[in-house]
Amino acid sequence: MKVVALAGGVGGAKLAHGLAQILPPPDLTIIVNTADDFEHLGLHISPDLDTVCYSLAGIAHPRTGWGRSRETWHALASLEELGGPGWFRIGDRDLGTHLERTRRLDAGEPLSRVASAFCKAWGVGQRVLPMTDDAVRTIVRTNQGDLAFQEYFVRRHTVPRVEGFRFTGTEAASPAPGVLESIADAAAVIICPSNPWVSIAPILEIPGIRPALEHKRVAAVSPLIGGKAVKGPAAKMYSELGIEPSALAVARHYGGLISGFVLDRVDAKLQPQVSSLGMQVLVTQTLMKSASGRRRLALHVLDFLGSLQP
Ligand code: FO1
Repeated sequence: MKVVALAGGVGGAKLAHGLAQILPPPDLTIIVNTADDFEHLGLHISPDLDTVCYSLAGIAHPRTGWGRSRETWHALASLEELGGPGWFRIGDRDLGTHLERTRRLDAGEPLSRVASAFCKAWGVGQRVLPMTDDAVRTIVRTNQGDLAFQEYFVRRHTVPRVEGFRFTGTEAASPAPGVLESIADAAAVIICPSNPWVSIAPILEIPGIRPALEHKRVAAVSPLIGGKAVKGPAAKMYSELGIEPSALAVARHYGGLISGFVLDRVDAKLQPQVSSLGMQVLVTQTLMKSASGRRRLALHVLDFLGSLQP
């Protein structure tokens, strides 16, 4: 079964890795958020693309989920010694990725071609596509003003109170080559347990992507378990926007787009309310603590997709 997964950062990368343990590589395409990308130290950083690719390649940092395993920090230390900005922690191995990506982009290669070349070099056989080759950036509207995503997320540790989001550049953006084709070819689409506000929303805002998902079997996996995000500020964002954070809130968020929703066992009591939104519901363990946990969730989600009506 050909499957497309929409993914943001660490949660998305973990499920993508689980799917990659089951599906033959040509059957899995991962479309990745690039609205967290930014320019830092003169380099083009694509955190979510790298997180997904490193995870699939088995070279992601095991504790943080972002960055590389067996990392060292000499370049960062010497930068900080000279008074340079160390708030965004780029390790030595990771630095090579940003240097080479920036060199290729400056030479005129589109981001999707760079991602494909890097996947080949890292032995990743699945297709990993940026949502777009165009510059789309998340701006977080907060009580401390409008903040570029990494400024909000890393530099200010998600402390400012969120009032809304804007994705600059979407009107003029097009899906990257292969994005619409892979959705058209897919038997099903999985929305990974990524942040709905800042990881999945930008993908859906790229002109043409949301309409391509209509009439498809689409299922989402809740990134919230027991009202809390496994990682990151998703629950805090719901609260600050006046919505009680819960898997039910996520199901409502995706209402109209999805026909299936995956809840953690902890949230089994929400099943009737999610079903009443007109969705089929799978209750299973969604926390992915190990490679086998990722694989197990992927297996359950794939089975569930097979049973969904478009
Ligand atoms: N996240 C942090 O919380 N602190 C960091 O210093 C940091 C550095 C970093 C470097 C490369 C990279 O690919 C990701 C990095 N991240 C860091 C993660 C990243 O900011 C977020 O996970 C995503 O943008 C949200 O999905």
